[in-house]
Amino acid sequence: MHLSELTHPNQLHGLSIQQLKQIALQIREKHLETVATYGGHLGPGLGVVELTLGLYQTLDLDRDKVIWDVGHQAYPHKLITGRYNNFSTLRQKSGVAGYLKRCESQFDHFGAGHASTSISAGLGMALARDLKGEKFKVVSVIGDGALTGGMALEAINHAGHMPKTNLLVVLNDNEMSISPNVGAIPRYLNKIRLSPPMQFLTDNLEEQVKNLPFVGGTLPPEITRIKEGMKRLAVPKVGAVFEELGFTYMGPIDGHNLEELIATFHLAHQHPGPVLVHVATVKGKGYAIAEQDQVGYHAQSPLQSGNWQGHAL
Ligand SMILES: Cc1ncc(C[n+]2csc(CCOP(=O)(O)OP(=O)(O)O)c2C)c(N)n1
Repeated sequence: MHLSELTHPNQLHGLSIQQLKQIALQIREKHLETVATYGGHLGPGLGVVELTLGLYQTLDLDRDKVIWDVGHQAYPHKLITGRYNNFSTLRQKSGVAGYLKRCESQFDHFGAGHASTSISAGLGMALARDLKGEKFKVVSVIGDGALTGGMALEAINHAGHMPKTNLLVVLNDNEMSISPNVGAIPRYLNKIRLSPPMQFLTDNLEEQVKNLPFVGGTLPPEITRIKEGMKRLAVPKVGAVFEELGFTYMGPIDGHNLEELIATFHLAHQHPGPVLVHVATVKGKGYAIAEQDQVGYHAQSPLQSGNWQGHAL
């Protein structure tokens, strides 16, 4: 399937990882070509291509609602929700808006521009859903920069107080606001990212034990028990602050690995209450010069030549 044939995000259902990777490549090409010609936000959108595809494959977008914070990273979302054909009108008079716009698409549930609004908006929709006895998923996607804003913290305070309200927060952590993200929250996120995921520690233990000459390929039950015990001991340390605030924390996961994203989102949807999936992404992913100069390529004016090619994807 070519990106131009993807007019409804539910068409992503059933696509293989290989097909999703092809769509990801085509999104990046269209994104780069359009911003090179007309200007716009570059790095933020390039960083969430896999996050968007992986998330949308696990949702029914005729019912479920995704709320993007700020909206400057939502070009991939726009390209798979029916705006591919007129994407060359981006940010021009009467053209496709540079942010989300409710009157532009049934898939734009909240128009922002302001940072730090998505959890608050998502929680409001989730609470209204429950009051009306409706059933659909609500997902707020927020950047680590926007997470430092007061309104986001206010919403976390509220969501953590509502253990029966299903709400998924996807934290798109690329370590950048417009410039490098600074302060106590980014320092904490950095600490989480640097701590080896518990799965890795325990899997590694399993491998090491299996390699012992007297153990061989099968793991004795005592070792399996120790491994499970270690997991229980260590899990609260990863994402403990979010857990203490009432969220189930999952992550950190690789935001460019579609298999990992899809598996984690499926798991997150099964958990009741507020859940936070921590996704580590690279701003500008796939366009070498934007990955290297993340501040300069947050947003771009049109290039004189409109030509971004020659830089490896
Ligand atoms: C209330 C408010 N303050 C500041 C801004 C300027 N601003 C635009 S995007 C952004 C944060 C970008 O960082 P992040 O949320 O991590 O998203 P990323 O660009 O890294 O994907 C900020 C502070 C804004 N849009 N709204």
